[in-house]
Amino acid sequence: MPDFYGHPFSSYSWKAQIALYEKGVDFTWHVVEQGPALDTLKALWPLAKFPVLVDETGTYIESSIIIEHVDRLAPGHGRLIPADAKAALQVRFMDRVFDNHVMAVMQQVVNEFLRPPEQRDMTRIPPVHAALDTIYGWLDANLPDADWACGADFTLADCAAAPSLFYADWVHPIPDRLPRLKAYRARLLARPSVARAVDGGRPYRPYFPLGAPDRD
Ligand SMILES: N[C@@H](CCC(=O)N[C@@H](CS)C(=O)NCC(=O)O)C(=O)O
Repeated sequence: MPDFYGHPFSSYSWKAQIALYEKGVDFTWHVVEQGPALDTLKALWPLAKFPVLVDETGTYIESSIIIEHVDRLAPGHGRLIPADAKAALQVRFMDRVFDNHVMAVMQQVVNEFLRPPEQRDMTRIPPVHAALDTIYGWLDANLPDADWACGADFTLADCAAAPSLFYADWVHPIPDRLPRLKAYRARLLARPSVARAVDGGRPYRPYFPLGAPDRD
């Protein structure tokens, strides 16, 4: 059984957890807070970023790499990365879109609010909201006429989309004028693997630095 280092309220942990749940791969949780799990994580990956997955074949760092590995562990459960090379490129592209242009952008606002109030620079917030508006608009225009980010199958791209759109909508709500993107977020949250990850994080919501909204 793989060892999973992560945190139940962490967006990138959710991304990997969703893949593990989708593939039916059981794992042993090591919740990274203080103490032995953090010490082990630092020994595995000095940057101490999570998730990290360890099994008898090796140590896997970076959520997308973990998902590529997990996808091969249980090929019978539907593929998170398509076998077709061109389709796989589109899935990896959308995974990058959600990580780099939604998750990382949303995180800038969270990071600002993690500072003590007197050290916050609120002039940094409007450009981040503008960047989210741009990617929200692009997603609304470019998501396919299908349930998931790259078509009928739930993939790596959806594993990335779920936590990034979950938290981005808390930081800067998706406007009503983008119904396709709003509906996609709602479908993601209704997916059992995503709901399971979201539920695991509920006890930690009071820690959300902007204040968690009373929804989702
Ligand atoms: N690119 C990494 C990002 C990992 C990451 O930033 N994880 C956050 C939690 S969501 C973290 O480790 N935060 C703790 C820290 O930065 O010390 C991935 O995809 O796994």
